[in-house]
Amino acid sequence: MGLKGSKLPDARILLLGLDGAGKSTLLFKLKYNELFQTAPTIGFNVEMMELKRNRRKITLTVWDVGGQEKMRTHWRNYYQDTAGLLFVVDCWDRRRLDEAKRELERVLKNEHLRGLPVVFLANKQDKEGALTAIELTETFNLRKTCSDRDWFVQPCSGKTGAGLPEGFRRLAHLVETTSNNNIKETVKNFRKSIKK
Ligand SMILES: Nc1nc2c(ncn2[C@@H]2O[C@H](COP(=O)(O)OP(=O)(O)O)[C@@H](O)[C@H]2O)c(=O)[nH]1
Ligand SMILES: [Mg+2]
Repeated sequence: MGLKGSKLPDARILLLGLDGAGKSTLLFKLKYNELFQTAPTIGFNVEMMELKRNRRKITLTVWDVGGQEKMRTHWRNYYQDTAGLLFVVDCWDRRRLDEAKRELERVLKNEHLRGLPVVFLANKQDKEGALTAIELTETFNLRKTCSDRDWFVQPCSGKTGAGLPEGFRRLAHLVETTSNNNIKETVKNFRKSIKK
């Protein structure tokens, strides 16, 4: 009733992070609710998964952002039409936090990803001594780095699955509110342009 005939557009979500952050583990956990033995991928790492939310199909594409320079050129194809980002951080491996931060900054600079909402998955919380969500926010200076977009830090564990549904729900919510804003913005600009 009411909704008949209205088709929500599909959304594309990117799951990004350094190699070893736990992306494949998270994905398999979500997909099969099981722990899989993941293999480190060399070079071109793309995994995909489809989720259903309301009547909308959400495609999740996984990328190791720390990949070789030449692979970066392929990202562009996947970056277009993206609705939101999940950025996975290994909160236990403090030695690679700087590297993760640099990759994040690089990703956020991409013109196709401008203004898109990001949910940070502060992963490996099951390990003792893992960086907390608050510590991650400070270490990555997120208030500044993400000042031009909506963002949220979700503690989680790809191993136990804790926090994963919350993280995805949060992103779905941010994607919906952001696209509403975009539509409002488009309508406003259109009105302005026809007034001229
Ligand atoms: N303890 C723990 N280990 C994890 C977690 N997530 C991933 N791992 C492990 O971290 C390693 C790298 O994970 P993987 O999913 O392959 O990372 P990817 O390169 O980002 O896809 C694997 O040995 C996983 O078993 C987690 O939440 N907790
Ligand atoms: Mg992987």
